[in-house]
Amino acid sequence: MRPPVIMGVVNVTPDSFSDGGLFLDADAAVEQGRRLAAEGAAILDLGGESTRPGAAPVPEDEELRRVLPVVERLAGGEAAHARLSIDTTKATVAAAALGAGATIVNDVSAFRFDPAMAGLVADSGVDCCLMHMLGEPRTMQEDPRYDDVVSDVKAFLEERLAFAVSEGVDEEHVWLDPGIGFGKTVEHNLELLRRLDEIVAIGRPVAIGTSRKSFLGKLAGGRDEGERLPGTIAANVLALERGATIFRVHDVAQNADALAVAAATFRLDVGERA
Ligand code: HH2
Repeated sequence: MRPPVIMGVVNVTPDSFSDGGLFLDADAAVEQGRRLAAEGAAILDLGGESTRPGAAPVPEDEELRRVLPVVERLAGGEAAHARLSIDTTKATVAAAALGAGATIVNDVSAFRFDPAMAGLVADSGVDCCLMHMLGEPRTMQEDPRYDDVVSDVKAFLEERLAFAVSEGVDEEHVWLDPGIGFGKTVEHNLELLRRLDEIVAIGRPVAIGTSRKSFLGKLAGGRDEGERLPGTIAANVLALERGATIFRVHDVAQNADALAVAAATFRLDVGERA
């Protein structure tokens, strides 16, 4: 078990499911990044394209226009010691962000959407997060089915890890993510959390993104996005207990406190803080 690392979400988008439009302006996004770093995020995950179910793709130049100024400013010292992660499936966007100071590529397509992505990560020597998604965001929630969701997701992540290594990515630089909410029913998400240790057994750090997701709202009697923090914390503490390492969250301060208590109970060192 590794100590928890908090990844704070900064969505520079008009349409993200829980905070769309709040941080579309570069000043607001930088301020949010600074705030999340001060609250204990060791990593800031910056994204310019929503991946919510049914989301429309964003052209490359628009995605760059949204995120690049934010990466530049946060890398220039405004984010204290937090590392910057670029949440994109496009190699050109990732390359520009890495050039501006990001050191992590978070690719929700796990190198499937852009053939240049694996080579870019290999050549740059940066860390990457490879996530499971069934299909693509536009259609992923249309009746998702698996033989066994945990075995299927595990096989996918093992295959993607092997692909990344075959493209020259150092295995030590790869994190894996089961993709909570990406082509999954409520029961699929719960099964993945319940048996997360099977994904952890692959041997790479596991990232988990439960924050404010719709299954939490459904389980709590129909809570809106802004009312899903208690559910997020419950899911994250369980994920920690089953071996997750990186926690991708919108509400950094509250998750950091909860995970610090849980980590101390499991006798883990206090996680990295920015
Ligand atoms: N979830 C979202 C986006 N990126 N990356 C990883 N590795 N894991 C996740 O679970 C994950 C992710 C969706 O959340 P959010 O960014 O808040 O919403 P949107 O995609 O609508 O911008």
